Amino acid sequence: MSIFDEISEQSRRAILMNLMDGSRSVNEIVEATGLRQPNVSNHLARLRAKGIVSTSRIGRHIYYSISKAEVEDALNAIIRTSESPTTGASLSDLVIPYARAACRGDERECNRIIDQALRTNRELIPLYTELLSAAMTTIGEWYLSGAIDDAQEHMTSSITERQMARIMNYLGAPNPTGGVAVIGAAPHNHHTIGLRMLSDFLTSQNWSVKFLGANVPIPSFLREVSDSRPEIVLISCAHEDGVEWTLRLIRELVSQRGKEGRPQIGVGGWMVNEDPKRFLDEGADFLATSLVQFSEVILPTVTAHRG
Ligand code: B12
Repeated sequence: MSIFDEISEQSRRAILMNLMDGSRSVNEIVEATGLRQPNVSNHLARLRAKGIVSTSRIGRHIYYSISKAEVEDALNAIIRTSESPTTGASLSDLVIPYARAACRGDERECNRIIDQALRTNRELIPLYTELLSAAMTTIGEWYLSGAIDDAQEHMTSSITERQMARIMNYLGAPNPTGGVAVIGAAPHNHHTIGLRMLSDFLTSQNWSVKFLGANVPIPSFLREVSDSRPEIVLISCAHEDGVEWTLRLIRELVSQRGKEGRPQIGVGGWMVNEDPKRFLDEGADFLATSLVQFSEVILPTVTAHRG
């Protein structure tokens, strides 16, 4: 019998859902699920025999926990296929708890919050913008006020990048059949979370994406574009130190592009929002201040251009 068969039974599923928040004693499970104690004990014995839960003893108490990552994955898959995408807590309620947990470095709690969000929302854009992006903006405010330091800001960034990878894993990416995009940041540009959001969105829309990340030397950026022959190149610039490098990259991309005007060059990020003109003057074709604007306004135009 598969894990899926085991956890599709209602009471066992309720018990396992409870264990997804951490280890529990029989009494705690009885209290949380409302099931009768002998019932809970029987189910736990069965799940233990099948290796789905394991036990640990602290003092006189025995605690049960989920024993394998595959069980959590299977539970998440069942949750995703059995619950309505529109029910449950709003994503904005999760912003502060997520930001706090990330600043504490409590990745397990961040995983839990993202799993909770995935139970009620299975669309990439709200998860990224209403939860993760909003949390990063809040974290930026805490950093500016001195409430958190650089180490915490860096830690939250890496945790968030990993959460994005988890979300992509949960949502699943289709096979690339659409256009090709090269995405990255020029030297001295270290802000990549926004770029990664664009990258994941395009991946979810069947694009094949080459994500180069931060601080990419210009010659190798150009080499990748020349080899991949993308429809679009997306570049982010969020700090003064990276502006000249970004302008230079745009200039070089424009000079190496073919007669058919490919690739189109898109820019975004803090410095672009502050002074878009100099990026457009250098030859950028479009810009967007957010993932929502990119997906709703820019991409349809780019796709239409592609014919
Ligand atoms: C996390 C963060 C970092 C992380 C980045 C880690 C990473 N892997 O990305 C680290 C710690 C490395 C960092 C470093 C620095 N940062 Co910083 N950082 C932030 C913070 C807190 C959040 C950024 C973020 O991820 N936001 C969430 C994403 C989703 O939003 P986004 O980046 O804006 O992207 C969206 C749009 O802009 C747009 N977009 C972005 N790029 C593109 C590209 C294209 C083509 C398109 C179409 C659209 C698009 O779509 C995205 C999705 O909606 C912001 C604060 C804030 N209010 O934004 C400061 C902030 C961006 N950082 C800032 C600064 C000053 C710095 C540092 C100098 C010092 C520091 N420690 O803060 C260095 C400079 C590094 C450098 N040279 O690039 C300033 C920039 C202001 C400025 N222009 O001077 C900000 C605004 C904080 C502030 N108010 O002072 N930072």
